Amino acid sequence: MAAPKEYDVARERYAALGVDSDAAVRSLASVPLSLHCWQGDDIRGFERAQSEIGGGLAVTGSYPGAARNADELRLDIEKALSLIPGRHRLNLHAIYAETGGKTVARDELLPEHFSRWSEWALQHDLHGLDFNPTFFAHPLASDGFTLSHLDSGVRRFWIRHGQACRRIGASFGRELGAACVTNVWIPDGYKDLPADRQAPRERLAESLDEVFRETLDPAENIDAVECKLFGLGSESYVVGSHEFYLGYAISRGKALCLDAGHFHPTEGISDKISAVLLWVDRLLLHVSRGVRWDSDHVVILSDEVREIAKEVVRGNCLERVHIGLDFFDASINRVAAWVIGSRAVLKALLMALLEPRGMLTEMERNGDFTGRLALLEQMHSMPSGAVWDHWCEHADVPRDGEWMDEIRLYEHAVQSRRADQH
Ligand code: RNT
Ligand code: ZN
Repeated sequence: MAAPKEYDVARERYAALGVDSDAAVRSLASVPLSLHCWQGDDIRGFERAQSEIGGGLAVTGSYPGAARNADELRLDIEKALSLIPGRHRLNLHAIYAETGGKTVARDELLPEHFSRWSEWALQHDLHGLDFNPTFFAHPLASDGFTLSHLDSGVRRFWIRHGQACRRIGASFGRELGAACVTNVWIPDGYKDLPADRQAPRERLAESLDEVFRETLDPAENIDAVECKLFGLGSESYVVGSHEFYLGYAISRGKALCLDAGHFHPTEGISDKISAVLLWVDRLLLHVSRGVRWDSDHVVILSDEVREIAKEVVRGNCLERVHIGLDFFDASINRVAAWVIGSRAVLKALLMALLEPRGMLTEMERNGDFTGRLALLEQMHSMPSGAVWDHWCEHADVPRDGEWMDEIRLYEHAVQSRRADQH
């Protein structure tokens, strides 16, 4: 237990820069992340008739031990949560419904099909549940169009699905006493050059208005919409582009979801946060890591993740920004993937909370850009690791370097016994 001493040194070092590290840890403790359930089973879900995942989503890797059913998935999430400091949320997709062996069409899903999830979330004292209608992996999405489909019957099916999902979201909000963010992402788009970019967007706007027609209590359900630049099979045109959803969210009072992998490879979402928050009340972040494209690699403590965290902290907008994770890697231990990604985001937030904001803004106002750059560089080698370890101990989770042993034990005792995958 060398940590308290190390922490004392770190506290002094930060105090010398005018930073209260105890306060930083207290703030970090109050930030819930929304862990995405789909990392645990490669976005398969539990529907009986499983379609190709489609929608331009691709999960690669064949690491053994994926969860095969809801109980296994919950067990894996419990394991992951036990290795992540703080109190967090779980983000579900409609395909994770538990229908007791019955086939329930997506437009007929009800809160009761998720009651085991909400009971489990209460029992494990989760901060809340978030939700997503699933507009992919379905025969009626096989041609790549859903809410903007030319066929009004197909559109209506997906509209009903969206409506059903908002009610499920509201039931989560009610049952858990914390608003559920229900996020709409659709895959609609063309592989090759369209002749008409306008009409599908008009149809999408109309369909979304139908999805959101019912007024729900914002204390129970918060609607979000997620844009994308391109997908596999929708390289030339995506109906729900950034401009489309930015306009939609502003005009309809919806939350905007920014996924870190949904822009040009060098275009970060960090810079968008302060701009967009002038016009929308709430943001949902999908923290992800694209490698050369929207590949959804496991999140690491990258420059961009650190910039995202800084922007949320600097803007004092932790209340208005919901931080979700969105990645899926089947080439490494899936529970470890959650732990690595979540701990990386929390560390980035801690580093942002430990920033000498006062000194930096003062330098900036005085035109001392040399000093500003020097101080920003200095922050890279400050002892944030000691503060992190201190927080992990306080939160009763293993420190860095200590949790992989638990993963190996769990893999051996639980995951490796899941012989036949799916
Ligand atoms: C797809 C979007 C979307 C999905 C999840 C599974 O490009 O990022 O958020 O990853 O809904
Ligand atoms: Zn996303």
